[in-house]
Amino acid sequence: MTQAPDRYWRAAEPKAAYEVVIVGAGGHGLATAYYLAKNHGITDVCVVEKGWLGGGNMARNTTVIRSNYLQDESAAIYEYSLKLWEGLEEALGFDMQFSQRGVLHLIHDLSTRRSSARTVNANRLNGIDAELLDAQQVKEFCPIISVSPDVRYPVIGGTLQRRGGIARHDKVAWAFATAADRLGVDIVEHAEVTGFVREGAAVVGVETSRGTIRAKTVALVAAGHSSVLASMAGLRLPIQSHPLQALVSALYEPVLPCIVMSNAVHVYVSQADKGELVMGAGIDAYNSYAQRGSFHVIEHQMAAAVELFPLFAHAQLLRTWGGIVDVSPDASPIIGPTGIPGLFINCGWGTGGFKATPASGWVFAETLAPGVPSDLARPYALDRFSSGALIDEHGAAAVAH
Ligand code: FAD
Ligand code: PYC
Repeated sequence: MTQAPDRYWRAAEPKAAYEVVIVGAGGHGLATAYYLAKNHGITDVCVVEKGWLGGGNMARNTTVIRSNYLQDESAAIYEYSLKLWEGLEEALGFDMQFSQRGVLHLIHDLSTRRSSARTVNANRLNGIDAELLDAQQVKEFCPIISVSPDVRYPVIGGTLQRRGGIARHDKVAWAFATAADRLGVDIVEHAEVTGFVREGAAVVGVETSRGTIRAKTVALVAAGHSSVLASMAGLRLPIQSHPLQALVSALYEPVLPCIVMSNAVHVYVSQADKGELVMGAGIDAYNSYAQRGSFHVIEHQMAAAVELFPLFAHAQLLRTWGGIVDVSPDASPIIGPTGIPGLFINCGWGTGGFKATPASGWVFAETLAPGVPSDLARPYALDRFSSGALIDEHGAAAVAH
């Protein structure tokens, strides 16, 4: 993990009080701070981070960006995000190596072909670019994939979102931090939130390892640890934390022009501009807060990758790592008020929140500023787990849960 150069933003000393305190300097927390300042003129904002900026999932993910989700509510927020991505480098004045090279999901069986056709049709109805390919078209789009019928999981087709892509994740964190800092936001690293300041039922600040910080609004954006933080305020969230692992190969000649995902064999892979193959796995099945997982998961993932791409047998493993993702029962995020006055939450993005970074920040800022959920956030309210209005995205989340 690259530690961020500190020339871009000030390492702030926390003040005693702010209008808004955001807990977690991952992508979503930093984007929220930026859009609070930029879109709503709220600059008296502090982002507190227990480690270093972007040291959580933000710079541990495999950077897949796409919007081809099944449900209308998801299509709305992820497509909003993709549109923001398309103008983000210009808006933030930062090269983030955003590259729309196409995301291909492989189909290995007839039932997946039927569900994929449904998703492609739903995507098109929502104005999202999506194509259903046969095996030959898969081979034409990504020549190094084996479409031999003799492998354990033959490729019989695929879905393609050409506008899907990747970006360099640490640069995205640094870009939002730099832009927020320029607008007056304080970013305080190495300040772990250990409790909340209460006045009656309301939350009016946070206790941190660097002292008490009071705030009119406290916003939890601490992926992987949201249930731990919420429990400090007496709130039990329907969230499970799991390790999710990834790896990179040593530098490899350019062979992979697009992003390829296969939910059946639990592997997704792209090739970074420098040449490393970047690959991820399904989640480790047990709950954990440690940023590491079990070796057998990546062993299985590498076996799957070599079967799909025989060429990868020549690649050398460089390093592996893990992050902690927070998964909700319907594999969709939770955004909005918590029921505790002064306390808001944005969590549960699970294995898919990198792509959502700009929209997550945008809609959360749009919710925090007036104190009521914005239109895009409303379906993601916490009360859907009692009302039953779930947004089931297990299939389109595209990573095995
Ligand atoms: P984080 O970067 O984790 O930010 C949360 C921050 O809160 C952390 O910095 C943490 O230190 C801080 N924090 C926690 N507790 C406290 C506390 N008590 N006090 C102060 N600070 C605290 N998504 C995609 O869309 N595409 C992908 O290809 C993809 N691949 C992934 C691959 C892996 C291996 C992993 C782990 C995740 C992947 N994801 C992907 C998911 C994505 O990374 C997350 O959903 C998203 O990054 C979560 O938002 P965040 O960036 O704000 O989280
Ligand atoms: O959400 O597209 C995704 C993804 C890919 C790898 C992990 N998550």
